[in-house]
Amino acid sequence: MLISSNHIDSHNEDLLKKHQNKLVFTASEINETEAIIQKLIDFQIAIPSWALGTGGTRFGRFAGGGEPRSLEEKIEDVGLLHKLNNASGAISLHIPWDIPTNYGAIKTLAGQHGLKFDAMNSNTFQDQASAEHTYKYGSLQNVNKAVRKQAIAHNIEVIKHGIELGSESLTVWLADGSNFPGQLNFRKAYQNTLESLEEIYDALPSNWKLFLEYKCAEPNFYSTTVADWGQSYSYVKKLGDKAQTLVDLGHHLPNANIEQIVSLLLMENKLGGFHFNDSKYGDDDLTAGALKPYQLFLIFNELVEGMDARGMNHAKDLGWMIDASHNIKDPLEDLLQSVEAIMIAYAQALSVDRKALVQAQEENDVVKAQEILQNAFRTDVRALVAEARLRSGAALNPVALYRSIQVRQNLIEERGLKTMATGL
Ligand SMILES: [Mn+2]
Repeated sequence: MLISSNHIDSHNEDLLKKHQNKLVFTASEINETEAIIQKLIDFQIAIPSWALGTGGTRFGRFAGGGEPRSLEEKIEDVGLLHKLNNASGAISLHIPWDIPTNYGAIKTLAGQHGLKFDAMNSNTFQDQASAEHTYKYGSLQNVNKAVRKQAIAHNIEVIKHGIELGSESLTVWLADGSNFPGQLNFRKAYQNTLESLEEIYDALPSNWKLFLEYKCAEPNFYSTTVADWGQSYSYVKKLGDKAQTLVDLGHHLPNANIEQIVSLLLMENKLGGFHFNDSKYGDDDLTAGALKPYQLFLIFNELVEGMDARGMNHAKDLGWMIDASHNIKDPLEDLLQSVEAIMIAYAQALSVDRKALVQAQEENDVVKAQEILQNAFRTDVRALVAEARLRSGAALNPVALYRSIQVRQNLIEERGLKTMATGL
């Protein structure tokens, strides 16, 4: 299915008057709205190929119908999102689930939808049918050198696919760890992992980055070999300038101060990218901002402050991606909601009165500092986010338009009810 510009224009016409009234009010509340709107227009959030199908738990999976059956259909789905919000201009592929049969045709198709290829993702957390060795006891950390070699070769193959597509980064997330005390020698596991990562790092082209993601638990429940930001930092520091840490919001122990982690990684020039989601208990993969929008704002507040301190380009100098896959929503509606929540948090962070905040901090005026942050958080910036979409030819209300033109029903008619996204 393709969404036409006529669909968008008539949708926007219906909502325009109300939107303009809101925008006038917002501009009276916030300074420099034009600069904020321009930054919002430039900001793009990559969509991972695995978020386009209904996720599941180990207890079951309830497919919603019309899910993409191929890499081509995944690209088409991200194209639909990008047409609706003009803020999802990249797709992140997962190998071996998304190996292209024809690079040129895939690049052309992505180009037709205005999409780039974001970070490539390797997979050493499950065994493939063709694999000689099992990852049951880990991949890059494995005590068996032949297993490590297989995992290294896979990562290098992923880089090669990425080069063909014009991607410029590899995200390594390892399920490696142990389930029981005594199972692993922690130092040997670390050393094996480091040596394996060094071989992968050596295969990176000069313009590429390697993002090392951490996760506190799952699928291992006693130890994880890259469990937190400190462990990731320790690896990427040794690897070199092209290696950086990737922060996934759902991968922390409860109550971790993620905004502080982000601030310090940025300071050390070791923050590479971000995976957005939300969670209540663990890696719940809930919609970004669904539960803790204030935390999301505080994280963006540190991102904006830290990136500005280093003179970084907000849109280009970090990898921004959603990483969520859950059980009951239409995945495309959910992704529209996630992007909206991220844009709102970003706009709120851009509207913080930085000068006043610095002054309050210098004077130890704790009350004033809190007032400044909460004022930014509590000011409704949705009209700025909508205006950014309007100016870039997207929909004022993407979810409403998605529903009114019955995108999901159309996809079910095209693809069938009992489809399953590859990889899930
Ligand atoms: Mn992730």
